Amino acid sequence: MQGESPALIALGSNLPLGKVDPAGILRRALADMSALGLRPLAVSRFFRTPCFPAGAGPDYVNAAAVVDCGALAPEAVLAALHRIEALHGRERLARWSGRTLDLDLLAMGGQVRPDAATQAAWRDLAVREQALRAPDRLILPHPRMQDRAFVLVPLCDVAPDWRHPLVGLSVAEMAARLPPADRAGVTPI
Ligand code: A4P
Ligand code: MG
Repeated sequence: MQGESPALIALGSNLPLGKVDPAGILRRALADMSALGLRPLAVSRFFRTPCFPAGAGPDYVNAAAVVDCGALAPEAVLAALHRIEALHGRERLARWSGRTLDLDLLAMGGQVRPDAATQAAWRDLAVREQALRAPDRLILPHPRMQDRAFVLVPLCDVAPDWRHPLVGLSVAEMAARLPPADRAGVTPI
């Protein structure tokens, strides 16, 4: 079954593009989504967040959105997000390097891609491996969403009750399990 549940999308930026600052880039990306048929239904506050890994670059601006994607399958939604990243100067230089725009497809309802075992393998990847390996196909839910305060705190604004289909916890419950210092670092702009 496809296209019946809104997408949860994470937005991030820690580099300007010309005269447009990271918050401005996120606002433009949300407008671009509407133009491509991905209609934001709810958008979180914008947050300033310390760069992960610590010291690897400037602070980020992060946000999250609930987006109506009509009948699009998750693969088509990710392709549209990649097109919008490219419009805003996204370059992939190194894993976790600074970026003008990152749009991650966190989830679409309870859909799992490509299957539960593969999602779990990416979710359980050791941190050292995470820095070296990136998936070459869609993994859903996004394999790092449960670990990241810069994802879960904004998501609490718009989808606190969404439940991870494999972890079994809601967004609010996953956020509550993070180290308090991680949550405290995510501050509304
Ligand atoms: N890919 C597979 N599944 C997905 C999905 N559900 N959503 C593929 C998005 N992409 C998905 O992604 C790497 C590969 O995963 C691509 O081929 C994509 O098709 P990427 O966008 O090229 O690289 P990335 O964004 O560095 O990877 P990822 O896994 O999204 O990284 P993280 O772990 O989310 O970290 N610090 C702060 N404060 N705020 C941030 O937003 N973001 C990152 C990225 C690092 N540090 C940060 C932030
Ligand atoms: Mg990404």
